[in-house]
Amino acid sequence: MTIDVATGISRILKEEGVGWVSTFPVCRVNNALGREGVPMLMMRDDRYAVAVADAFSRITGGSRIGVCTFQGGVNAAGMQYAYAGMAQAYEDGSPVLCITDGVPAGSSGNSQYDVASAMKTVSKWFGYLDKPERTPELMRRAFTMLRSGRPGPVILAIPNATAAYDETADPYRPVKGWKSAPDSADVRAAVDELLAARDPLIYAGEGVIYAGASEELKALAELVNVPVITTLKAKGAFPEDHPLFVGVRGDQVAHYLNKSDLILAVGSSLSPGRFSHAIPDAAKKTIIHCNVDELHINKMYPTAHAVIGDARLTLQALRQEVSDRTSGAGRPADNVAAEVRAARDEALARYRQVRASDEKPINPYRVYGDLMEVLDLRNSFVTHESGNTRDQLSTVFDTLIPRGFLGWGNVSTLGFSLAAAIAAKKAFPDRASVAVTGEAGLGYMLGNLEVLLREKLGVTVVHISNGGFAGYGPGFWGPGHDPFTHQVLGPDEVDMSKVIGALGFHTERVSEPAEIIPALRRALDVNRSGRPAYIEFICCQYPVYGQWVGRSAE
Ligand SMILES: Cc1ncc(C[n+]2csc(CCOP(=O)(O)OP(=O)(O)O)c2C)c(N)n1
Ligand SMILES: [Mg+2]
Repeated sequence: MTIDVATGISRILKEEGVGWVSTFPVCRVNNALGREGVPMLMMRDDRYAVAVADAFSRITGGSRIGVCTFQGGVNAAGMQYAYAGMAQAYEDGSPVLCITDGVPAGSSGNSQYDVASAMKTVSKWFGYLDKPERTPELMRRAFTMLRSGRPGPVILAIPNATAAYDETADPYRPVKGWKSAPDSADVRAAVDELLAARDPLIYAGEGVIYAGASEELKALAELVNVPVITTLKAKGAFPEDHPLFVGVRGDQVAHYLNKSDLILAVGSSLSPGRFSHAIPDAAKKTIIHCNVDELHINKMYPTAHAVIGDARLTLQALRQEVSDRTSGAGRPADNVAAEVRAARDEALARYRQVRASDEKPINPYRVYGDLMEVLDLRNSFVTHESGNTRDQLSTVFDTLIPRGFLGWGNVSTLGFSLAAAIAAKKAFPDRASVAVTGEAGLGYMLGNLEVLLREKLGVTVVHISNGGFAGYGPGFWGPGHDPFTHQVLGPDEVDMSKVIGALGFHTERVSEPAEIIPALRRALDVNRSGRPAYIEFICCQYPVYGQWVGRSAE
């Protein structure tokens, strides 16, 4: 049976269990997707088309792959705009499939922008479908790259979507994805060190979530009685009401990073970025680095022992080895948990205080505290924006289930929270989905708000409306970080609840602390019937939050 490439791709996506594709037109695969009955979530720009699919892959831990399409080819306006989304997905290691038009053979000199070399810098793998009969082969390869090893974006360029091939010549079978188990000698060496350490610390990264290894992480931590910190992107990989949970950032995390003599890193690159810790005195600590591949080993810090393999299989193997060595007893509990609690209590006291504040304008921590009260934290999704909402929520928001909160940002590209909240609604329609943003993130979102109305996506946007870029003006950073570029029209000049209300959102503007909870409840209520909500909380600028170790305020 002869079919065209676009139809072949659409059918293969269905075989791979892809339920929908996010897009911004035009892409020459889209009409076939429509004809083949693959629903398209049409965003209002190409960057959001990528970001929604990217976020879907993140939120599902790669168990369901997000797929997007956008314009490519000669003079690829869509692709140039989508580049920001792809770069972010690449930097954050998200397994998203991006399908675009390729430059047709013979046209490679027709534009200044070199598609192939640009795409190769932001992808784990870039495929160019240079012959129609290679459709099954390249799709197989794409899903292999998406489902195996270190996660990252895969980009497929289709130069001729109407070219025909025989669908029966190389029948497509869905790709399973493969995992590797660690070398038992490496596991033994790691456990030797772990059991000999005085103050070990588990440093959990997002690899734990992609491996679906939260249970295994908990089981190992409990057996060895070792405190746990998680990276921003792994927030929620370990239950944050657990007695061994230290935090993501803040004084208590600094205390444990400083005092540890051994770091057991699992599923983290350990690369200090703007939104992660440096390891203090790393050369004096024993670093055991468990990772899915060798890319991050002996990078930045000397690795004492590497354990290469899938995070779940690695954690299982470590636990088994500890259990065998200690007849199931593990490391003694001593008063590790009590010390963790004391350190957390002390570090979080200042936030607990402002969480209860009645001041006006509202303190942002009051909004976060009330949000935690209103939500069922085991059945909801919250994400932050770039800016203070990231810094503050990652300091205090209690995350009890994996992806109950999405932390993002090796690069934190403004506007991503809306894409994440949309993706969460698609992944878990019954969960409340909340994006918390400042004015900068909101500015990026505005054009895409129509999508929520059109698609009946019951998402709530919480706006911490403080009239400026709070971390940038005079304030926390002494005379100011960017004193010339931090002020925008604020709530006194512009009523965003009216602007967004005119679109059709349920909107409210809240300046009374006592009104926060009722307003949030009303928003979540309208969300249940598929109507999006926007709540503007008139807040003070309060750039106070937990720091990253080894990084000056940037
Ligand atoms: C695409 C992009 N450009 C620039 C930045 C740098 N940046 C980070 S936060 C921010 C301003 C945040 O201000 P606002 O949204 O008002 O949040 P607040 O800190 O006041 O809560 C800027 C410009 C970024 N993160 N992403
Ligand atoms: Mg602001």
